[in-house]
Amino acid sequence: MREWLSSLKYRIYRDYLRNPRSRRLYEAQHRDLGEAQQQVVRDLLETGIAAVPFTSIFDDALWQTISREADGFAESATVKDAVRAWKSGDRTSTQKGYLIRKYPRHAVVTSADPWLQLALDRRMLAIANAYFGMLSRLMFFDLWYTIEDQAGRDRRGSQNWHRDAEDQNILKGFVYFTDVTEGSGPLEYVTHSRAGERNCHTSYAGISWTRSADEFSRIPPQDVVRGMGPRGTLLLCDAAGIHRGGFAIDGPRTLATWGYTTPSSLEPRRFEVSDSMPALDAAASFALTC
Ligand SMILES: O=C(O)CCC(=O)C(=O)O
Repeated sequence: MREWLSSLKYRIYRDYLRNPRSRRLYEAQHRDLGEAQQQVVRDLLETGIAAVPFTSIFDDALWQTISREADGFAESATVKDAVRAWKSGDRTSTQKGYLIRKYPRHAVVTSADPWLQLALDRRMLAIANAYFGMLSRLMFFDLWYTIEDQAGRDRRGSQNWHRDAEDQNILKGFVYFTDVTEGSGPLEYVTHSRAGERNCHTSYAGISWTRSADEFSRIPPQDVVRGMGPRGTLLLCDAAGIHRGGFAIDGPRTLATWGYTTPSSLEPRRFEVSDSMPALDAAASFALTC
């Protein structure tokens, strides 16, 4: 019964209330995308995934700031202690013990947080909003260190094929701070696997996907894209499509990640800002408060 009510509420928000309003607000805005941003949006709309050098969209000064932050995290005592714990078997009982996150599930950050600022950056939101065709909502942001594992170990959690379920479309960003090779846990993505596309054999019910039992065993290998790339790669994908990642066996992986949904998502925002934000443009203000 609760599932059914959520599904109804989601569809009302998506089809009649929140998303149509957001689409109207977006259409009334001035939209100015550079060539690299337009190419990213085209690739996302066509296949569900896009990758470009970070500095083809953002400036080098921003790259210097965030890569310093990310390298500091990778070298921090938090990461070192967690890697030690994983290797001695202490984190293996948790489903995603191989993943060290900077933030808890519900993060409290200040307005100066670099990962919040990146996710609200106008160049990034311009891509997200053009992809959705409406003003989007920022759901979360984080910094991850994926621990190098042994090749023989079974895949766990999101190392297995899955769809994210917070919305029918979810745009996730990933910035690599290490070279991500075939063996260091690249995100793998099944193109054309969003709702209604040829590799989708299920439908979205508001807070979950109605699984067709064999969906993940029907993946055509030619439609799987491996998101490998050097340090400095920006990868974007619609994580409601089929994907997996983080099975790192050749070396660890450090990345920043963040995600946007449409305003109809029933998933609560996973962070709060503890002080007042400086003046924001309309897209950032909507992403933070809708
Ligand atoms: O690359 C990974 O670690 C998996 C990421 C993933 O499944 C997700 O962000 O939804």
